Amino acid sequence: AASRLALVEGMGKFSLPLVDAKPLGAGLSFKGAGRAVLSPVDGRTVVGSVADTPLDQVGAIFDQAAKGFQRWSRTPVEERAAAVSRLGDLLEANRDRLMAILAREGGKTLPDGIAEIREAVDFCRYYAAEARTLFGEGTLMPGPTGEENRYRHRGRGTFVCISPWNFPLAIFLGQVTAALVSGNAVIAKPAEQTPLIAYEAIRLAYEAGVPQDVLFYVPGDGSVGAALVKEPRVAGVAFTGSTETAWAINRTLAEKRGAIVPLIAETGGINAMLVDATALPEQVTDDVVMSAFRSAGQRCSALRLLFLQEDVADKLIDMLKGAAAELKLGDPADAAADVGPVIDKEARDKLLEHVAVMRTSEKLVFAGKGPQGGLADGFWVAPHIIELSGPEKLTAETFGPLLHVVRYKAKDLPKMLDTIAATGYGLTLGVHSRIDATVKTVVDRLSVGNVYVNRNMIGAVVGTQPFGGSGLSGTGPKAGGPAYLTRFALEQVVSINTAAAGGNASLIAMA
Ligand code: UN1
Repeated sequence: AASRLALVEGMGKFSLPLVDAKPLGAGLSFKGAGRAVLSPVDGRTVVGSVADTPLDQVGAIFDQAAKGFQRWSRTPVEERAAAVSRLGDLLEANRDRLMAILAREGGKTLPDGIAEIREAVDFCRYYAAEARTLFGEGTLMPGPTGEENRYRHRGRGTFVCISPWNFPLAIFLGQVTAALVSGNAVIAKPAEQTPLIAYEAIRLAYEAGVPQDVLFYVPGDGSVGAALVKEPRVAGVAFTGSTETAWAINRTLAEKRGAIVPLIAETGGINAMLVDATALPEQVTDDVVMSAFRSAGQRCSALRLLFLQEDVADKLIDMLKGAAAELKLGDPADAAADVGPVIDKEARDKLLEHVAVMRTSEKLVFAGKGPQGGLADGFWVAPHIIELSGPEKLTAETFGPLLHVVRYKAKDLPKMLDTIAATGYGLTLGVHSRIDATVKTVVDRLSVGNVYVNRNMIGAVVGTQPFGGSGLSGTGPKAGGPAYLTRFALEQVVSINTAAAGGNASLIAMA
């Protein structure tokens, strides 16, 4: 609690507007007024402004990036890794300012904001360390005497990174740093709703030593993202957001005739948790409340569909109602707030519409209270619990603090698993059971990327719990895991007849 108060005090040092952002990168000069970025907390406070990228600049940005790439891809990996690692240090040093922007622009509560800054720092350090092993001189492969086979990785070219508003610092920088340490030039488009924190992150990256012709900050709406993806010189795209948009990007990339361009997509999920009669009720309650309502449910990993075995369902629903009623909605800059606003009006209207439809056909068992005092114009959605007559009633991802509950009979477990599989998504899954065989049955049946047993199902830790799904949930490889960087790089094998070269293989001391 003391550290939360220190943080509130630290944040208070920065006055509004916090950031006036404009496109950044070599050769870009931008004049003209920006649009105001308003806080979701009250729908009014001007947090800063951003000048979006004119579409006619896209070609020139790719010209610059192509030049930057030539040098950066030959820069020793140690230098690239050192810059990214230094960025991690600068994020830590600027924690209070970053927290102020996350709270005001993104509606992030203190625990969420701190966790997000931590995650961004972890990405920087983890990818820097991974790059040092992956992108050094390469690996000597086995082969006959008189021949050297060296397997190595290099950058691909100019990578486009398109990131979401729900982790506007961590996911934004996760993509950017992975592409950078791998030797690519990077054009980064932040989400339309959260350009300010991204601007701040890019400025710190320059300060850390990333050259301005290697990293470009290109704010704007979907039309900017579409123009970037359409550009013939794109070497790869990293995208986190909706499945729909991932498909649209894939279609555009499929049209290119200059190359077959890779897409790394991380998308949504209809994430389930199964709770059987042997589960520990207090623990289930804590874990469900955290997984469904923390971050106002605005995580792709969040719990949407909770399966309760019927013998324990009444008791658990009661406990969940009690715990959800304790959550305090409030201004994220207030140390006592547990749940902040949702991101914008469109998100709020869509969620409330879902509740309105569900309460007529299904059973609304809990609706939380809104925030107190002066925040009525903000984008607030209180936690809700909706009991469904069957799991198939939830047909789409609901990106907010709405939890759906289904009762099941023990003998119907296989049928429930079939319905989860039938959604086509495969991101996160929770299981609460003290029977090993049940846990194994559930885990083996579902092609889900991240499975959490007897614990909450959010907050994957970089380097420890590599994160990402399959099916409608994404392409892989997992962010924060050992396979991620390889996808940003191209593989090259150099085979040398060392006998012919007079036994001197070291002409390929490559970085
Ligand atoms: C997302 O919400 O877009 O494990 C993905 C977690 C986070 C989820 C990030 N890594 O909760």
